[in-house]
Amino acid sequence: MSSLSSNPAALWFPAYVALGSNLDQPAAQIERGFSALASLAHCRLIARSRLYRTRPLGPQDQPEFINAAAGLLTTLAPRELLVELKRLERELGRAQPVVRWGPRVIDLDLLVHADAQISEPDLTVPHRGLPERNFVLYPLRDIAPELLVPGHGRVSRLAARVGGAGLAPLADAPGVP
Ligand code: A4P
Ligand code: MG
Repeated sequence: MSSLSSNPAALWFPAYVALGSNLDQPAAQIERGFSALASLAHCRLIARSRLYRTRPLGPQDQPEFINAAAGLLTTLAPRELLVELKRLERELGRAQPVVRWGPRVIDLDLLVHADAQISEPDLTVPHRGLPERNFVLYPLRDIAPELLVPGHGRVSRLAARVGGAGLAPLADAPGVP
């Protein structure tokens, strides 16, 4: 792959990834997702959020989700990292095609990559759902409350704006501050 040639100086970028699952023991799938991210070449896993139980966005006749967020340092460019995330999804057993907003064993979405702002048919960065989705913002706030999401603002403010309805940290009682 071309990752090193496109970044010969090996500059390390901060990047954030959303993890989601609602099939086949979702909490275990998220743990597998973190392990897979930790073993990615040209990446270092430096932060992991709590796991959250979350109400499904989209069809309601599907199991609740477990969501989390990971913080990475990477020498990969956004598109290179996306390719790696898609490869990990396949390796972790995600079947294709997945119904839009339907159940899935694992979803790994690129949320933020340094100061990148990309709007292309197959890659939007920051992730298009980030500003509205509490199941993305609450885990992200665990690991990066002060992060300025390019074009949207600070994670803590975005999370406060959407509120915590329908989600709870896995080991805790319902109700998230
Ligand atoms: N794509 C573009 N930008 C990105 C990016 N930043 N990161 C493209 C990842 N992918 C990106 O995504 C479809 C295409 O989006 C990719 O091929 C990629 O080129 P996908 O993950 O393959 O398919 P999908 O997940 O079904 O996409 P869709 O329909 O956009 O669903 P979402 O938005 O990912 O939502 N409810 C809860 N509580 N928790 C969840 O995690 N997730 C979903 C899926 C629905 N409801 C949920 C949850
Ligand atoms: Mg996805």
